Amino acid sequence: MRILALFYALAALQMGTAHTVFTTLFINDANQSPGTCGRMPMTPNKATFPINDLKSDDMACGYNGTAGVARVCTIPQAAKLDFLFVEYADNSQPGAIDISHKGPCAVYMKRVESAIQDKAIGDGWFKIWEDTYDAETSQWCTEKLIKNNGMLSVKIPENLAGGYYLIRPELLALHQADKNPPNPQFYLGCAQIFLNSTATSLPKDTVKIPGYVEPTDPAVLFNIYVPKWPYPALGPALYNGSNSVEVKPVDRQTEGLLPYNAVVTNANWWALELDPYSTSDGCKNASKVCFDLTSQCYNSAPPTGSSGCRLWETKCNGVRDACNAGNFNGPPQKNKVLMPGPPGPTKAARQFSVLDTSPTTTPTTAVPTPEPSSSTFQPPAMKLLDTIPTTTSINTVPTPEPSSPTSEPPAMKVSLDGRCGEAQTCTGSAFGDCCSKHNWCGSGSLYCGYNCLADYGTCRGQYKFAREDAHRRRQRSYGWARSNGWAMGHGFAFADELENAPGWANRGL
Ligand SMILES: [Cu+2]
Repeated sequence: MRILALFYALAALQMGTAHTVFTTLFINDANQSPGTCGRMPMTPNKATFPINDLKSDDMACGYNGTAGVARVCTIPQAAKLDFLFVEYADNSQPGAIDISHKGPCAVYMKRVESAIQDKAIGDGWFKIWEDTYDAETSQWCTEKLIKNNGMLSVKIPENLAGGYYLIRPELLALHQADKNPPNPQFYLGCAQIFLNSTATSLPKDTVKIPGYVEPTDPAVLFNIYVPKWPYPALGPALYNGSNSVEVKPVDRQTEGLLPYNAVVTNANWWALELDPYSTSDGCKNASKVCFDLTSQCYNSAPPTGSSGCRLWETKCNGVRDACNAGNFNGPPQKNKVLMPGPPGPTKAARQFSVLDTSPTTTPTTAVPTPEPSSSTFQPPAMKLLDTIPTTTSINTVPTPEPSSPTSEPPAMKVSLDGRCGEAQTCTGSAFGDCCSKHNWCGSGSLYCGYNCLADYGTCRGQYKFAREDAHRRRQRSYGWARSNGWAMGHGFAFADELENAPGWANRGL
């Protein structure tokens, strides 16, 4: 019983702290990878917190939102963008936003001289999309967001002038707006983008953020429990393509591009290949440079995680070990692109899982990133280069010890692409040790908990079980929760239940 009580307490704690945060940008359905091109709160345990002070500068791009990041994502004309909102910034647990958090959504843009330098606050903002309450289906925008796996979808106005922008998805949760004092909660973030277009229009009317909403506006004080329809206007009128001014488009993106020869990324951090070396000193120096970059990566990692840093660190370990073994020629696996790993929460992320099986002899030249035809736009290069592994297979993670309690057959290969199953195990992989039931490596409870496949990785605690037992086990967990009278509300339910819900299908952990 004590264990159960603790479990309840932990679950309750998680409910209380999990709100929502924008983490991942999709351009015409291509996943740009969590944190990439985004300005987001840098404190992990506060990353999902709402903004309550409507007059604060945080209203522009969120906590830490005045500071730019190194990457600017390229958007083709009239692109479809999706903004992923999640309850857990690192995707360690499922959920978009708590069901209690009902309210409208909107997307704003601001044209800027530099997407990296601009502080976001002040005038220049306009609204390109909004959704409030749908009387026909009796749903708030946030409820639709939950059904859509946390994806907020918007089309960029076709006539919008080419150039740099900050783009800002916004949710307003009204569940405490009727309280005294009122507590309307804004959840928002920004992405830095370059709109690659020859179009020339900009909206004539823009607003200031903060300033575009006031704490006394009826729309932020709206009582969702005793609603008086219609929902009042929130912020400025939508930009509908007319009422515009003509400007000169910026013809070429010059900031925030990923270097074509980057071999690994983590959010807005990247590393190029190490310089070649052939002496003991050269080797030691390369090792030091490599580990310095590793620290840089971990220190700059946003709350979305550091899987790219772990990949790079694994490479550094290989360099160091080779130096120690007297092999001074390197770097090992030169120019091999290390994949930014899953957990990527969508189908788009799955396209990334291809690399690494067949080394080609001819190193191809990488294509620079800003391809305007962006249905094929992807982070650098899975299909790109790969050279024949030089000597030792430095970049491979050691095989799991046969003596470990959850030992795999020795034939298992450690996952290099974040997938598990068949002949691949997560144990020792850079993505986390646990294999989820949909064959992804990770370290959160969805990977290591009752969903965990012990045959293809390490599972934790009482939840260790084999594939055959999975179904029985799930039934039991579910029944247990019910019989203990656990209210399934407030954003926490068993993943299987969520998975079977209509909106959950594509999450596929
Ligand atoms: Cu909340």
